[in-house]
Order: sequence, then C-alpha cells, then structure tokens
Amino acid sequence: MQVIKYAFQQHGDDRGQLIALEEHKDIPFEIKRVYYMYDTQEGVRRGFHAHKSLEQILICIHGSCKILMDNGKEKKIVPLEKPYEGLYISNNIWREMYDFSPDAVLMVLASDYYKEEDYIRDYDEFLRFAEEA
Ligand code: T46
Repeated sequence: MQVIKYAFQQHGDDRGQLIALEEHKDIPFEIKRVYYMYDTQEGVRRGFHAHKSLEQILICIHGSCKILMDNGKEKKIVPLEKPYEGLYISNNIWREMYDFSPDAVLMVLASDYYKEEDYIRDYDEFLRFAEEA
C-alpha cells in the first residue's frame, strides 16, 4: 500500500508560519467539507471504518496522533506530528486514529459532504468490499 504524505509549502517569515491549501492544487480533490477533532481523551481510538468513495486529507494541525491504514491486505501506521504534513486516505481504506496527544487537533479535508451511507463500519464487509474493488 502506497502511503501518500504531503509536505505542504510553508510561507514562513520572522512572524511565524502560514500554510495555504487550495483544492486541485495542494489538495487533489474538491474540498466539500472540513471537520476537526480535539480534546480527544487519553487512550481513545476512533475511526474503525472505511469509505466507499470518500477521499480525505488528514492534518494534525496541533499536537500529534497516529493513523492506522489498512487496505485489507496490508496495514501501515503513519504518525502525524507536524502541522505542514497531510496524509491522503483514499476510499476503500480502513482507518483508525489513536495515540492522540492531549493538545492534538486533527483536521480533515473531505471530498464530499457527510453521508452515513458511504461508511463501511463492519470489518468483514470492508474485506469483501476491498476484495471486489
Ligand atoms: C473519518 C475519520 C478520519 C457529522 O455530523 N458530520 C461529519 O462530517 C462527521 C465527520 C461526523 N459527524 C457526526 C457523526 C457522529 O455522530 O459526528 C459524530 C462523530 O463522528 P464519527 O464517529 O464518524 O467520527 P470518527 O472520528 O470515528 O471518524 C471521522 C469521520 O467520520 C470519518 O469519515 O474518516 O474521522
């Protein structure tokens, strides 16, 4: 499984850093939704699903966390520790997010609106789906 981790361009000067993200330029899809999670409690593991068609970029804009990616054949663990790093997660990838630092803010840019019907929440169903894809 190929892990696509972007290093976004930082516009730094003596005031600090700034990152700008534009769809179809820095982000390989139209951004239809942005959400973020914070105040994640110690030991919490989130996710436990795949998406039928949604594509996303995960950016830990503060603090750190880890992402488990699973394509049904192979698993990879990707640490997100820098605000300029973005992890691309395509459809058909089971994901779990864990090891959040207390100050972690995990922001997600998504290619579509929230649609519960796009979620695959059962791991065996995911394996069948990944096999057919
Ligand atoms: C994903 C990972 C990385 C909404 O109402 N709108 C939204 O856009 C989202 C993302 C969630 N919600 C509601 C649905 C649940 O009642 O917020 C609640 C928590 O969502 P969920 O349990 O799905 O959160 P995670 O952290 O398990 O997963 C989320 C995304 O849902 C998912 O698409 O890939 O982050």
